[in-house]
Amino acid sequence: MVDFDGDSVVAGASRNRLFWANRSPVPIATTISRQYGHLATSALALTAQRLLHLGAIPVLLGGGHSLTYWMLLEAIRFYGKLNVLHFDAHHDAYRDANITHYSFMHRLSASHEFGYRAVGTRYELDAAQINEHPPIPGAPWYVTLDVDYFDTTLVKSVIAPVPLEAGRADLNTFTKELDLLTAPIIGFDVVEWISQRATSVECDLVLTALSALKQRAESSCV
Ligand SMILES: [Mn+2]
Repeated sequence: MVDFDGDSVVAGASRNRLFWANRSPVPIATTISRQYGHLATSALALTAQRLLHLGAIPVLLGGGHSLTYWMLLEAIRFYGKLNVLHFDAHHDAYRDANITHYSFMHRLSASHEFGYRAVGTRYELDAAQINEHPPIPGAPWYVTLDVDYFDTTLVKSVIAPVPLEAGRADLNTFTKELDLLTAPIIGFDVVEWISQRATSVECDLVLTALSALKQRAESSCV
């Protein structure tokens, strides 16, 4: 669990420490406080590396989306071939010199090969800097859930909500995507959410999504 937005000085999508500690269905092995500042990313990468080598499934409870970069970096290094399933209203692939919550996907795709599928992306698609990387058949999946994937009628406790113009983005569409995966889930994260702003209904939705990820990852490792 990383209580740090990962790329800004002003508190962003963080401060979820108590919520995750009290409610997470996933056991919390390590807590990386936002007091680590930018060392949080190194601590996260080392933790992910250690868990992968132990044969465990690394789970990041964020925190901001730039943190996913470090999880993916370690997972790609460990598995060689990896698919990424990215739930998000934004593509997070703007061109930027720094690894931020809006650029990390571009930075990663510029330097690493991986299969990729984005779901729910609906904001400034023309500016996306990630090339189409079709999923790699048989390669395991890492799933990243930016909570702003969900429609704004369901979740308002995110930093940059984007209403849907058509279609749906709810728990049903989320779990349907997970059901489509035919290879194991080897790691996942839930990021870009501010539990302190959330209603109890929103909290329950996020926890249900997290439980679905946990269940799917556990079933695929048997
Ligand atoms: Mn994002």
